[in-house]
Amino acid sequence: MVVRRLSRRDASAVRPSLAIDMPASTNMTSMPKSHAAFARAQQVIPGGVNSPARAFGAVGGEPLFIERAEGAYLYDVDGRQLIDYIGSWGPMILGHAHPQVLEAIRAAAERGTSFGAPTEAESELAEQIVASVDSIEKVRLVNSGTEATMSAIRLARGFTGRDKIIKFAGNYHGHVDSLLVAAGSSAATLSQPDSPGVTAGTVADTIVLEYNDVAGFEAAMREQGDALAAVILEPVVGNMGCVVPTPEFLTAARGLTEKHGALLIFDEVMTGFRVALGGAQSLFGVRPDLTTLGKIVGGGLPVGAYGGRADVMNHILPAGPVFQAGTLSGNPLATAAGNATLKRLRESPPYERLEELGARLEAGLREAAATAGAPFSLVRVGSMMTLFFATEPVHGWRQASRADTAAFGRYFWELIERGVYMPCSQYEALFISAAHTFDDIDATIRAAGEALALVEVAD
Ligand code: KE4
Repeated sequence: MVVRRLSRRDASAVRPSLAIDMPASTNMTSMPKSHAAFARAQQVIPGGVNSPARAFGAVGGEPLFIERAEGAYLYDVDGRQLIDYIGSWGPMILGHAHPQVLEAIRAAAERGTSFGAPTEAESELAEQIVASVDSIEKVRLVNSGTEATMSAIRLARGFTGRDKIIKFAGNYHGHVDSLLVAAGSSAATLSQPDSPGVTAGTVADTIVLEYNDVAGFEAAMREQGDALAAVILEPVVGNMGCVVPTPEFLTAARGLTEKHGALLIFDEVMTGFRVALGGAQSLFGVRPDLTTLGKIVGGGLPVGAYGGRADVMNHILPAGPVFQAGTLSGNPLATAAGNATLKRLRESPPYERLEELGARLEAGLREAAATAGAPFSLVRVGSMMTLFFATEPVHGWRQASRADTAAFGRYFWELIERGVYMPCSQYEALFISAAHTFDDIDATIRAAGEALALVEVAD
């Protein structure tokens, strides 16, 4: 019998009222303006949010409404200052409201906001991406990570003339129909639709495997490799919490796709410009055929991108036959923010400092969890990391899905109480920005020590 697990995205979506033992003082009376703002939003926006990740469904309670942000801090509508570890789910690597980024947006806005015609700013952003990510010879700008992965899959299918794709449980590639599928058993399986509205036909060609399971991957490729258009994976996973690939897994991904004539797509929407200027692929020395980008590449404005081998990218209309288009792709304001961000990252790379900040936070969280006697597993790559409330090391969705999400929810709210804003799900990574200070990190460690001492973790 195939055990059908809800994917992480659907699990949080169907469990909006997870019963979390929240600190009494974090009830709605302590957040009157957020509470009122949420009630207002729910009248006209489904669930009161424009993305389920913000709905606090995984931690219980109601979301905080944010009034403004600056540097490493968020300021909610009730006047609370919070040390921010979401960073807009990754984009804000320079910190919020960075002066150079704001100035670039202002200057662009004064020249008009959108022309529906090509601009040199788009070429500049494409040149910066090509100069930063070695495997990208040509790149197309779109408006989101979802558009980037959707387009990359279509391109791979158009380029190879094949239909099947492989993805991995716990990897999230945006809300593309063909990639919104249940995480099946570890063996290769044809998946069932995971979200209503995604038809069986749409996912009939999607195969879901277990991340880091080389044997299962090899078996699937023996069976299906010659019918495969592409394998898509997060080269460091952020979407089941932070999970790192084994060298054998990435080597297998590259070797098996080459052997069977399929394309290897690295979804670096989260890791691109985050874990290194050249993305995770530059850390592991594995060269994919296509890479998808988002988040940081837009500096907080809507930019996604997909790029890679020129011979593949030249199949995209109007250079080739594969269709992809977008009214606001390469928008002047978004490319201004993206250009300013990448320019700053390339001229003053923050990665050594982010590594120091990340290492300090990791050490502090490990010590705090050990002192509290909480079973945990912590995974970090540079300035992204996850503290799993798990009694075993987390190598893939099989272990991640066994984490104690209720304990995480209590931890989350105890930290909010202490002015620290962590990602509102066990299945997300936290992000440190270049604007965080060692004082911020030390304050976070103190808050985590107090929070962990209060959290009961299921064995
Ligand atoms: P967007 O369509 O949200 O820009 O990107 C989709 C996407 C694609 N690939 C990866 C590896 C991603 O992490 C994402 C989006 N990440 C989530 C947070 N883990 C976005 C938050 C949200 O959905 O609101």
